[in-house]
Amino acid sequence: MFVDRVRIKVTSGKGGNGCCSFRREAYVPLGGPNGGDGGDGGSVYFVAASRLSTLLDLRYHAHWVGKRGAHGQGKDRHGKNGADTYIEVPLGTVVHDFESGEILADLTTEGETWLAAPGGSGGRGNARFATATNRAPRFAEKGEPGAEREFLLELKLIADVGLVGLPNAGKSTLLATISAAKPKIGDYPFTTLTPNLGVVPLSDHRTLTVADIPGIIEGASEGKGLGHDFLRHIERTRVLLFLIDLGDDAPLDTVRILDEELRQYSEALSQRPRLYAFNKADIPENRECYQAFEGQRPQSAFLISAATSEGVRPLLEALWKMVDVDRREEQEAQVEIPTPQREYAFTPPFEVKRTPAGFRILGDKLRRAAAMTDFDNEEAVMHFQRRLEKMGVFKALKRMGAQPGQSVFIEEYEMEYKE
Ligand SMILES: Nc1nc2c(ncn2[C@@H]2O[C@H](COP(=O)(O)OP(=O)(O)OP(=O)(O)O)[C@@H](O)[C@H]2O)c(=O)[nH]1
Ligand SMILES: [Mg+2]
Repeated sequence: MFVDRVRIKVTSGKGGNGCCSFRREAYVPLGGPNGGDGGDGGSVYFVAASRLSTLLDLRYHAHWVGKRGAHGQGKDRHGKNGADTYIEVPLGTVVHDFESGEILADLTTEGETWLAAPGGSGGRGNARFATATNRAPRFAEKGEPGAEREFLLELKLIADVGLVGLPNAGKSTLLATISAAKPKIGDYPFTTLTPNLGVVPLSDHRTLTVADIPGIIEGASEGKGLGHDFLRHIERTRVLLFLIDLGDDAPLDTVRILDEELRQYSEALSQRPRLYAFNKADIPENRECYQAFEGQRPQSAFLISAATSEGVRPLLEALWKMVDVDRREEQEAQVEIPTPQREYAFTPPFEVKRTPAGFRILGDKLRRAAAMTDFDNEEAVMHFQRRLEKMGVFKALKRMGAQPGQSVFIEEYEMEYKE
């Protein structure tokens, strides 16, 4: 099965809690604080791996949870960081935000990684909160919860050459002849239902990747046959190879049909550089047919037999040349790309909203600080309030006319406003 779209949820590892402890030594009645920090939670990454060819594995593993950081311990022992998690995806995987559909990443080269969710920070131990005025803080921070995100992964094959042809033209046979791929071949239409990718070794450092897709028929744009939705798999190819069966009633009409269907699908794709290969030359009548329309053939036409590999070598060399030109152009184009001007938007550190029950304070930094606070610990709550004070939250509340006794919410935590 070929799976090319999958929804996936990722939760990074939670940070370990900071520790609250005090030195205990014989004959020393009041040791200082020595609670260590919690370890950071593991991040979750996507990584492109050429050994995969579909997103199938991810369909059965739809929620990934990162490793949590270990809690800090006494004697200033730092908790161990959670190991990062790498989710392998095939080359050509496009990562979309599930909600907005926005493209976030496009993983095209072996080993390319993208951070899907950063791990939560470890909480600080009480040793870190000792100050001149509070030498023995009796609280520590909790670990930061992991980040939770949802993505839509979409696989768009990346190949140098895309094969286009009617069913039975011999596309899969050609792929099997020129590469180590083993696509299904059959004497009936629509043998190929899902795309196949093959790597063609030409010489030393020269290789071509070729994508074999299902056959298109006249009217595919109206949904006939398998329709033409699968053509998106060759959207990212550099060159198209039209493969035509010389046994067709009128091979030149076949060219016209393919051309038209491609145009219906996408103008951009129909502009792609292309070559034509007329196949099944091992059958004598076919050779005669090819000779017969000599003057009417497209310019870049090749006579081949996918079955006996006659004429295949010159075809591959010609494909290579076109692919190479395209690669070079791309490289030159990349050099010229100017660095995009980033627009910086000012985001206030927090926002105060009036609600029927009192006030609600919103903001990432605050949410994080609240999540790391142990609200059962009076000192921890005081520490949290000092942070609010420093950030100017109380001033803002006062400006908005908060009265003593009114409720102030941060996430699910409720506090009472005091002067
Ligand atoms: N004689 C001869 N037969 C061929 C040649 N190439 C392919 N065939 C035969 O044509 C039939 C169709 O071949 P496939 O490779 O499955 O064709 P396809 O274009 O992949 O077809 P779909 O997957 O259905 O679109 C098979 O019976 C092949 O053996 C050739 O060069 N010569
Ligand atoms: Mg096929």
